[in-house]
Amino acid sequence: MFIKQATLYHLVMPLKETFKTGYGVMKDKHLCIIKLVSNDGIEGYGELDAFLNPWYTEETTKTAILIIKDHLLPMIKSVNLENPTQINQIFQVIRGNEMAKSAVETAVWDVFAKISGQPLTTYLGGELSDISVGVSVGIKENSDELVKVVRRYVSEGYSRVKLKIKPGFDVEQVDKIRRNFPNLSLMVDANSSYRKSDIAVFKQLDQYSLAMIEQPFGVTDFVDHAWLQKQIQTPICLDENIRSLADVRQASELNSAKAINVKIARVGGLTEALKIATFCSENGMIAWCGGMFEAGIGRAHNIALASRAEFTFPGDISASNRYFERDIIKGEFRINNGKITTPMGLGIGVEIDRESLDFYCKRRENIVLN
Ligand code: OSB
Ligand code: MG
Repeated sequence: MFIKQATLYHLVMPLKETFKTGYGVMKDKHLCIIKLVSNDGIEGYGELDAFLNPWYTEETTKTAILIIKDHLLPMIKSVNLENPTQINQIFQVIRGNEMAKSAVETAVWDVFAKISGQPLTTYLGGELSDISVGVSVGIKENSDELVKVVRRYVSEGYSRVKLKIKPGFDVEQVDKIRRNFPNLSLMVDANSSYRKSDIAVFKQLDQYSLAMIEQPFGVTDFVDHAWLQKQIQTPICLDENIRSLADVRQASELNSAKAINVKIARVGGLTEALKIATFCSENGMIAWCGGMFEAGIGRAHNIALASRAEFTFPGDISASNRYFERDIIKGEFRINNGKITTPMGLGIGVEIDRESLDFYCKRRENIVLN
């Protein structure tokens, strides 16, 4: 199989609610949909989920698009691809830039799944026809508002809630939510905003039966996370620290964490995400599927990954309407009985809503690869 053509759709999608984390505030989701076309005319879709600002990782929407156009697409030009995992190998030569790699790599997986006549979910070895889902809630200065928002999500069927925290917005918020929802599967995500000197905060959070505490410390601090994990019962989950299987092995060796937030985009694509999931299940770590406010294409890839048996803990995979007034796919993802149904159409199993794509699309580029 040869990739002969690529189209990049540059989209700006307003978020229904601004989202606040320890990094800052986000109002719009800037993303790029990448369509690849094979020599037989099979189309595969991927989503570039880098952000406008390089706060979560070093990449930005602009740098990732540059890497895709100047480096990644030229590397697969005229290459006879036999297997989607080959892309991971080919892209090893390029350091970092995982989100750029993932946008292309996931589109190639979609092409291969379609060629094999299967939904991506079964092509990836997924077994679950329904995925349990959780929701990630941004920082709310007003704790009554926080309770209201959490109550709404619980009533919509989300089976796990993740609260964003930062210094000054942590124990009090968790205490309030725990009092209101004593049996809720609850966790927090610090997005790397604490230091070792904040140990007292984590000792307090350890009293609230949290499912896990995500990324308390710096993004390369495997040792400090291990130091913290020794002192608390609550599992630490790493997010920003993890760019590859090698990072997960390091976390496992050092006991830096008991759980890994697996984001396809942050680890350079599905091949690496699958390796991480396998490693976690063989080494007693929880692997679960994270999110980055994906639109319908990225969400479909997440759901396909989360349909694998390793993903027992609910992912940050919300319904389409949690983020956007209207998604870019037909038959948006909805929650039924607390779960999202795995699409069983060919490949990613969702059809682009052309009208909606055009509505959000600011610019389109065609790139011929031969
Ligand atoms: O830290 O998990 C994170 C969104 C963007 C970047 C980083 C993170 C997040 C979320 C939202 O928590 C997850 C989602 O619902 O898509
Ligand atoms: Mg996180």
